[in-house]
Amino acid sequence: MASVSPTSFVKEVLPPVLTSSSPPPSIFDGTTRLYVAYRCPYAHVPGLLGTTRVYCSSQAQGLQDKIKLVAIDLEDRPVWYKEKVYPENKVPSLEHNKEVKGESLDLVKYINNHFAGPSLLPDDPLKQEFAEELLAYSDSFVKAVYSSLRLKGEEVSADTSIILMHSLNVFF
Ligand SMILES: N[C@@H](CCC(=O)N[C@@H](CS)C(=O)NCC(=O)O)C(=O)O
Repeated sequence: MASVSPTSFVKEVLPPVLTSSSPPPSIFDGTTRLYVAYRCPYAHVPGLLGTTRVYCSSQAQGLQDKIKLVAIDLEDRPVWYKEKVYPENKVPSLEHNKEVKGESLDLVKYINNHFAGPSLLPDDPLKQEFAEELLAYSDSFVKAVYSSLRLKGEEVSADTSIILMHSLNVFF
């Protein structure tokens, strides 16, 4: 395996967070944009995971120059985001080829299929199936972990226990 010199790491300068007073980017001008939120409230843990997983996937494929990051303030969301970009009004979403798509798991696959770079999923169909199952399950797993961490003396619910036990059995 080729070694990577520490000097080859470049500190990334993240773009500023856009709020309700920020003008929209030139939507559908041919630029590929990944709309994200840097910080998400705990209530949206699956979305937080979604945002980071799509962002990390694009980074892993070396797409920093091809996909422009647009950070949205979820607490002070620009109205144009819902009206012009993504009616679901959630992040992440991806503007590509004059269309906007959402849902983090779909976006990871979309980025994998539409951009050159190291594949994010294994070639072996069986491993691919397992990877998809693992990714899909991560939403309910992380949500269960966070809801347990937020408890103040109450018992973990039966549903949460089942999700936690099942994922620990299957994936670890
Ligand atoms: N299932 C979606 C969840 C997206 C999601 O809930 N994103 C949160 C980010 S923390 C969001 O945009 N929340 C704002 C809202 O629900 O109004 C995905 O995986 O992309």
